[in-house]
Amino acid sequence: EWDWEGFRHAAAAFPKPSGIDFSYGTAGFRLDASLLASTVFRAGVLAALRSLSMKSATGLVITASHNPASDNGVKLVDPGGGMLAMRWEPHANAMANASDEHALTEVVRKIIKEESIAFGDESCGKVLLARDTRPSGQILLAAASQGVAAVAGVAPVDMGILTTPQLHWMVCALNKDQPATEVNYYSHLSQAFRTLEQLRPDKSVRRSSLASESIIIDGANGVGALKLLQLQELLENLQFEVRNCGRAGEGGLNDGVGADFVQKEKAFPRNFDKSDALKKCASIDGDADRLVYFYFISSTISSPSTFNLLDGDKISALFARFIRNQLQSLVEDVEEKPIITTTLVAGYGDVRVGVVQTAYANGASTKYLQQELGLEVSLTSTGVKYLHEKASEYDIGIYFEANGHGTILFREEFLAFLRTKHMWGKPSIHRLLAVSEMINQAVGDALSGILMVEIVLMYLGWSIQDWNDIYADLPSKQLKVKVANRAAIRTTASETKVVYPSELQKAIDTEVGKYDGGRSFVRPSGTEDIVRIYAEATTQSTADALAQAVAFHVY
Ligand code: NG1
Ligand code: ZN
Repeated sequence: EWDWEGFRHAAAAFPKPSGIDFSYGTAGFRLDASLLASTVFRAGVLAALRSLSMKSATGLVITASHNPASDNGVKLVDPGGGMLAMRWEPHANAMANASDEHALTEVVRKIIKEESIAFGDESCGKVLLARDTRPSGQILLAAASQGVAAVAGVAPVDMGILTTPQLHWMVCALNKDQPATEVNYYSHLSQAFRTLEQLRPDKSVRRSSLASESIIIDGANGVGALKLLQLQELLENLQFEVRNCGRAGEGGLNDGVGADFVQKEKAFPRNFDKSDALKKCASIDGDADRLVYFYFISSTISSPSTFNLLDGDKISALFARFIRNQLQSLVEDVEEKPIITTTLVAGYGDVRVGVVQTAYANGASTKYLQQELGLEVSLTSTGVKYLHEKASEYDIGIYFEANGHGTILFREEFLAFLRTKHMWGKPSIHRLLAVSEMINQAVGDALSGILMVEIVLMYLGWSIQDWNDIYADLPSKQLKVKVANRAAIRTTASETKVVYPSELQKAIDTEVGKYDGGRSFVRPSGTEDIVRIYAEATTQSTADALAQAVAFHVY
């Protein structure tokens, strides 16, 4: 049985700071690192309880992603490799906010009862722990580890410094009885990459000049940079240079670098400049679960210089195009079919492909997916957990947030079907299977994302400019507004309309009506104490004006 006395004793070593209301948001708990020890210990306890309840391994990662280096955070990983089931988030909040070890013990007893968690000789749980490169990581990981160990019958396993997606991948692998090691992760990704290289449609086609050039990757001075260098050793035919690796003189974590910076500022990260004009560049975030590409064109006599961002929407469009092409050649080797919302595959039935976006997706990307590719697009609330859930409803579900977090999900039955059809001898079957191995289906992963982008560009013989030209982003503007109570604004599930206060939506509609091709919505942030305003229009100045006008109604 459980040693409650020992548990209280362990918990007492991590007192909760007073006056803070912890909330497990879209990205777990995230805060100044000095305030996190109690929350991380308790998250360790919760990860252990979740492991016992699911009779499988779970995970816990210490990271604050793209936030400043002085912040840190903790996210839990469910047995399948995805994020903690939303149903358990209230447990996380109740535990984090328990005033002392006695209150915490009561909360834990209640969870054990509610979730019918059994203890006994046969109960043996496991929690994989990892952290990013933040200075506070080691101490916090130790706190998490003690939290796990405080639960009878559960063992913490310290996996060391990893990217968030690596830990997700390992939890998933372990529960499938595969080796949950970093070596296995790299070999898995690189083998699938090689398979896809070999299955290239026409190897004699020369890639356009830019496509053959190497990539320069901004590593955000974080954990992903180190891991990219390790992955590179296994990839003979993919050249990349990693900058902002966190080496002396390169600058600090997320400090003017990283995918969040590049996406929000539409500007060069540190250690990139005009001398990189026309080069294919990519940027990952501080825990390597986000990816964006970019390139710069210098001014000429006839045109000004441009900084071109290829965000999550454009990555999603590129992946969707590839998937659609492979499915088409599965059905028909020659004929181009315009619409494949569902594709009838003999012996399987309708293969449902869907792309999942949020309201922040650029309108031009949605139009491209629907009209050019003929694909089904659905909208969910902001937050990867919502997109992931929706994407899992398809045989192949592609999801991305505009900020660069996303992946491709394959339904297991569909993959099983493809495996039985190997003898059809169609390369597209092998390609789809290889993509399902290379892409990290547990969660968005910048490393597997880079491999996928590079494979698709290679297949198409495209430069980054060719890719960028598939559609032109509509000019957009984002603003944030501080209000007294952001929870006073409530929206529909897709977040495109305000339901309360209803006058606000009427005012937004009126403003939008003034601008040709305008679109605008507001929603309370899930991670910051602000309301976000988004506006799109046909020119940058009208998008800015629309955002300002809408912001005025939010105050
Ligand atoms: P909020 O603060 O709820 O808008 C932000 C991002 C999300 C997601 C989360 C988690 C925007 C507009 N929102 O959420 O996409 O990444 O943070 O980190 O970028
Ligand atoms: Zn991240």
